[in-house]
Amino acid sequence: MFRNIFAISDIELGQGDIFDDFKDEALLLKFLRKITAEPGKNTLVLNGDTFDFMKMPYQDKFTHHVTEEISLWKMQRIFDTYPKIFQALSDFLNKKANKIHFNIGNHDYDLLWPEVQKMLKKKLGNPNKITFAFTFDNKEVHIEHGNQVDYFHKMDEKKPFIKYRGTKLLNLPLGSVAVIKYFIELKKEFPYQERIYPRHSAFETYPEFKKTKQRISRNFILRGLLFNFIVNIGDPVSNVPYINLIRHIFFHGLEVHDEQKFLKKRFKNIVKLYPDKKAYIMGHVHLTYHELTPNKDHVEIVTDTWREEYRMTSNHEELLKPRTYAHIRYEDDKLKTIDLLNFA
Ligand SMILES: [Mn+2]
Repeated sequence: MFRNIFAISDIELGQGDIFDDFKDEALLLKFLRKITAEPGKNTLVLNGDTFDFMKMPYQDKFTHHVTEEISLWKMQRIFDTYPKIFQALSDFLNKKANKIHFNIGNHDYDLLWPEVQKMLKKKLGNPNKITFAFTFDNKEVHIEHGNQVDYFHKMDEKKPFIKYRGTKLLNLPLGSVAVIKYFIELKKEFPYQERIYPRHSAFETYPEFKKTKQRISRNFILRGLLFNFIVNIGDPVSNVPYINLIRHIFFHGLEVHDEQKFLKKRFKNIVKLYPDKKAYIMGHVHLTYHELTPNKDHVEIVTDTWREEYRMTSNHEELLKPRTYAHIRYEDDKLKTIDLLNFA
């Protein structure tokens, strides 16, 4: 008997506007059809940021006060934009033993709303074979998006919602509020440049992009951090956890672009929380990473994004990044292989 777990991350489906960075529908459909044809009991783990609720305007405006109604509206917009993808996910679930698990990432905290989960289950059918959580675990494998070990994007799992002026809102972390209130402007002005990594190469090639980024960053630091307590009096969603922030800067400095530097530490934290697995898999940082630990007791994997993103080479060439997925294969309930693969 075969059993497979497939994990992909950071698809970021939006509503087809300039903020929507997902482009290659044909390739994602091809992937979903391939795993649907795979024999055995198969689980697809959509490892966070499957949907880009965060960078999606609600009726042409951005708000960090996200009600369940707003999230439901956005979910419907995503359904209407990508009907074939939801059909393909539904076809995958229609095979008897298949399951889909949604890990919640920082672009899709909206999936925490019970009615949004219900709506998505209804859309895909087979509601008993669909689950939502921050992590996916079995005996050998731990999969999580990576937001919960990222200081700026971490959601308070004990308090995912807050009440403000009688309305229940998503308790978004600092990183989401910063994007929605400040950095979304950068995306609006430089939708293409924002999809080029590493960031410092994009800044070198497009000086206007860099200038705008610096201007927005200064504004965010001044208004969103330093004087936030005056600028946003009484707004609980804009609260800055100052003590944690100072501690974070003390330990890690102000570096926020070089994700590779953070990865080892983040995996260490995850291994501590979920010990003794054979594989730890993350997404979130939009890069490919595959490491066997020195004592060979487990592998650490990061799957790259499925949105359209470019890697800038040292000679300033912009190359479309490959789409990657993790594949864990069991035979007669024995773990056989753990792979990080390109899909083309
Ligand atoms: Mn993310």
